[in-house]
Amino acid sequence: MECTSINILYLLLGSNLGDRQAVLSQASEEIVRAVGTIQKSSSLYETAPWGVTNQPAFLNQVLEVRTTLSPDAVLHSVLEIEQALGRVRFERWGARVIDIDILFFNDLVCHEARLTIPHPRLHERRFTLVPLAEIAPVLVHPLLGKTIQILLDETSDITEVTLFSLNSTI
Ligand code: A4P
Ligand code: MG
Repeated sequence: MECTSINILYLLLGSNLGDRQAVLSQASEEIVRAVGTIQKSSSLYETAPWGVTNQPAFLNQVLEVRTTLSPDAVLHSVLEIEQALGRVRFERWGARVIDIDILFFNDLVCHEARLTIPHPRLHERRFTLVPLAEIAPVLVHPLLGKTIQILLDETSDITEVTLFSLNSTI
């Protein structure tokens, strides 16, 4: 008998160059092909740039994905998808065609430079918390011990996040 464990993964997609909406939709297609099944996808949000602020506005979206891959294999796939969609790294926090961050992998806690899970800055960013709270408000952050909704209510970030395109697949 073969036993496979199913993992629940949350990914943040971000784009602020090119046809942002088309890029996010291509990224979702590639994720289905290479990583697993998309269980939930948030609406698209237009978000003011966080960190390096003199760059175009982002579109951000969060996906809940079921996968049998390991965290390392997910990271590998995600980096390949970024490459395939034309990501060029100019500067940290700078403009990009596509960025895919791993937010959570089950309730795993992992601190390596190559892969840190949960994503270390997710609770400091409305551009992550708003779409995440739309699809997973009661998910508990394994290190902070608080739900996503509470982290959103408590964050000091004031970056502007507005609904861009409603998603009805929740
Ligand atoms: N890495 C480690 N942990 C992870 C993880 N959980 N998920 C490593 C994904 N990658 C992880 O990432 C550098 C390396 O981080 C990867 O090769 C991987 O091994 P990167 O994407 O090349 O670098 P980056 O994105 O420029 O830097 P960083 O610190 O990851 O930035 P963030 O945190 O991704 O922020 N403003 C708005 N409104 N919306 C955005 O989406 N995004 C950023 C980037 C800044 N401002 C933004 C947005
Ligand atoms: Mg990144």
